[in-house]
Amino acid sequence: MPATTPKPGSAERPLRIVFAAADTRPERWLEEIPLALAQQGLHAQVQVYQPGQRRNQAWALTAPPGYLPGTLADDGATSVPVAGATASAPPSGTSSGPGREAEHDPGQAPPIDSADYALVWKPPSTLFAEHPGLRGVFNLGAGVDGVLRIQGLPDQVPLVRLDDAGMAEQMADYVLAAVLRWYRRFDAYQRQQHEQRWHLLKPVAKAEFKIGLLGYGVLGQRVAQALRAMGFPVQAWRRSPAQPDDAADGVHICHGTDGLHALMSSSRVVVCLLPLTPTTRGLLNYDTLSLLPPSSWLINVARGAHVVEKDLLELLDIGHLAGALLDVFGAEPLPAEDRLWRHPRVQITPHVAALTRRDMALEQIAGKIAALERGEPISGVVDRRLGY
Ligand code: NDP
Ligand code: OXD
Repeated sequence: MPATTPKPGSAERPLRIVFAAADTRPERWLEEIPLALAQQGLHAQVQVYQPGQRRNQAWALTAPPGYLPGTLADDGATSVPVAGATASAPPSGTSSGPGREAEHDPGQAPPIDSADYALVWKPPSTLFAEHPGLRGVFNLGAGVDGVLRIQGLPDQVPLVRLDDAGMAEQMADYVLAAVLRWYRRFDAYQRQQHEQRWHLLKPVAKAEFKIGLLGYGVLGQRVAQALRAMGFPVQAWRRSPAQPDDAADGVHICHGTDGLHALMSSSRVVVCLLPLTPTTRGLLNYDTLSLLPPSSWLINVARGAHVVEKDLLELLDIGHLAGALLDVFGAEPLPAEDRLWRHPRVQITPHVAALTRRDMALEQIAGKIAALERGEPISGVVDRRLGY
């Protein structure tokens, strides 16, 4: 009788997940990835990617369906309580046991040598060649420019970005805080305080303080909602033209070069929330930024390369722009010698506008892996042609 191939995600054939995220401590991810998949009824093993490592030696950590978050023991084994009972990781000797290499019976199919799925943030370029069996790559952020720069991701493997996963609310808070600070002139009053100057600045009606969003996707829409709720008029620029049901949001939608020019010339604050693609790189340059009305502000929370830094500095120096809040830079960390650090009208944050929340990201990714395993479509698959 022909041997049946165990289903991926079963105890006999756990899903294999490789984790390759730059600047991220992997311990909690390693612990929680199998647990998140267990909530979806899937067995899984994980490893942290190291270039050139023998793949079958490094698979570790499984959490059978039903397990709840626990702790990593020193030897890498899970010790995780199940609701109402005490349970430990599967007994050693099973192929899905923690910290063990799957045992291979020469009479059976060859050992599965590649990961099924990768969770990545700016992964090393060797990852894709060393894991040729990937069936999906999950980016641990919304922007995929970092992973698309890497050569070798096969065209047929879906690249999936995070859809919000807790970032939209953070982004809305960040932008709203800056807009309110400028609208209520706290920046100017702070300067006056340094000069011990008591001087009232004429308030502006909110109706005259229009906010322009470049990008009206997952994050842009949530930011718009927060600004609208505070009474600010909002306009947004995106790639696709306005649709009839857009009107319900109360946000004026525009697109194309004319739309961009119209938005720039009528926004007191412009917020960049675009993906970095060949089309959007360098979009905020002398020509476009000088369309802004005198004494307006820029917020860049997308990618540093959207802005031509020397053009921004020039427009700040001549006072055309009243200020800029920058969270993202061409080089991160921003080099010490960069003039932006010392410019009196620039405020800098270290790429923190919206951080990836591990719990929400993993819940989303595990749900999508389960859907892919069932052969169902998922949201958030990147269109490689468009670059986002
Ligand atoms: P989405 O993909 O959901 O939205 C992108 C938006 O940009 C869409 O409205 C899209 O138009 C528009 N767009 C894309 N290309 C163009 C173009 N050529 N011209 C005009 N509009 C265009 O992305 P998110 O909202 O989830 O994220 C946006 C970016 O924010 C990420 O790519 C990332 O770089 C950055 N980010 C920064 C963080 C931080 O902490 N600083 C955290 C998270 C994300 P359309 O709607 O027509 O498709
Ligand atoms: C992202 C980011 O793209 O954090 O998610 O920048």
